Amino acid sequence: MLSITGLVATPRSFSFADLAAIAAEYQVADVSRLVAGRKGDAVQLAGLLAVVKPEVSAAWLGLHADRDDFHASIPLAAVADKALVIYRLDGEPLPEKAGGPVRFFIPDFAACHTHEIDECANVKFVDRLELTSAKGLDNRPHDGDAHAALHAR
Ligand SMILES: Nc1nc2c(c(=O)[nH]1)N[C@H]1C(S)=C(S)[C@@H](COP(=O)(O)O)O[C@H]1N2
Ligand SMILES: [Mo]
Repeated sequence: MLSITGLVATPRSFSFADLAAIAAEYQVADVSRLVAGRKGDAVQLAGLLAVVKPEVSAAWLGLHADRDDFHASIPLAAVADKALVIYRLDGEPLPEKAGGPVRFFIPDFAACHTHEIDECANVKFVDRLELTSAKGLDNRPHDGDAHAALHAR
């Protein structure tokens, strides 16, 4: 359901059960408590990174959604301690209409203070996280027109 590849000691993939089995200290029940209107239960990115162990050279985090060919690449340090992966709603895998089965989510993207990180980086249907040393594939919309075109799809 979600694989983690690139500059990590142990690349692997996580099923729904694997995500639910991540240590309780990394589980975040009901993200609506953090951001009004958002739904579901999440696991902290930090909990996934603790499992795969990024190399010291890993500086960028690639967020890949093959389903609609949407990709973002953001500085890892800015989100390593705050990003979430939403994966469950009412005990079931997060539905597609909510961006599931897995959605990347940065609760307070403005606090990251980098133009690389915005709400467009809240990648839906994310199926692979890729750690790289340099910025990777990123086809997020860059201007108002591109953004409007994407949202009209
Ligand atoms: N897979 C995928 N994720 C995506 C997008 C997309 O087109 N495909 N759009 C992004 C953009 S541009 C924005 S602004 C947010 C919108 O998410 P929301 O509708 O849940 O607010 O999702 C982001 N995640
Ligand atoms: Mo966006």
